[in-house]
Amino acid sequence: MAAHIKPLILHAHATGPNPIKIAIALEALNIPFTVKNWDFGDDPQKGVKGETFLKINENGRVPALEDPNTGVVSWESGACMNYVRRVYDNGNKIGPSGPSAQDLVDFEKWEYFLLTTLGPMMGQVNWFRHYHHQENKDALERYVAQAYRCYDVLEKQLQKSEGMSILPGRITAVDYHYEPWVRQHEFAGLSLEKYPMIHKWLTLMHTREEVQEAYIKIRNASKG
Ligand SMILES: N[C@@H](CCC(=O)N[C@@H](CS)C(=O)NCC(=O)O)C(=O)O
Repeated sequence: MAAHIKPLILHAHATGPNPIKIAIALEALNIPFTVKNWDFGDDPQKGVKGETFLKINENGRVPALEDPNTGVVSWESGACMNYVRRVYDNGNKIGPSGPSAQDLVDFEKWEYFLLTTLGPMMGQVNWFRHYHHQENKDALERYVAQAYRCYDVLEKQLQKSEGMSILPGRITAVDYHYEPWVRQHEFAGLSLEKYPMIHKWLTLMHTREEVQEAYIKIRNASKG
């Protein structure tokens, strides 16, 4: 199939976690793609808040995904992931692990938990630990506690598969959503000491070819 597909264009950032999820999914499905990395900032040519990129994503954030095969442009990692699954995962390699209504809901609830809760909480931890213009201990403590609360929930879920995958049965796009965020735990100053299942799962994810290839592609990408 891949031979007939024109490469998709993934708009990304060298270290931001959200675009990496999409790169991992495209690798898993063997879909050709090129990566353009953008800076965080408003440089008109290179920045995610600059006029060039805002024509692709008016929200000024990565990922954005352009598909020259269909003309479709998507942004928000959840929308990009679901586009990729709908159009390119006909064999359901990375979608819900079973066909029942409960399987579909399980997939979506864990996907949304990352998109609405774990990811944003970790994002705020990073913000108040590294980037806020002045120290704000209360805010940092609040978001660290929230991030650990999410880790508690994830740890319990991973116990069901002995740390093999977030949805018991096999690795899915849900794991791809979580990997780049959980991988950043050290940067966020969060410890996995009390989370043996998360640690095991993350170690396993690091060994997977689609994950390794995605990081290589993002690291070696040209600037937008
Ligand atoms: N909810 C969005 C968030 C996208 C997002 O926050 N991307 C970050 C990089 S991981 C970004 O572009 N930040 C640039 C900025 O905030 O200016 C998603 O899941 O895609």
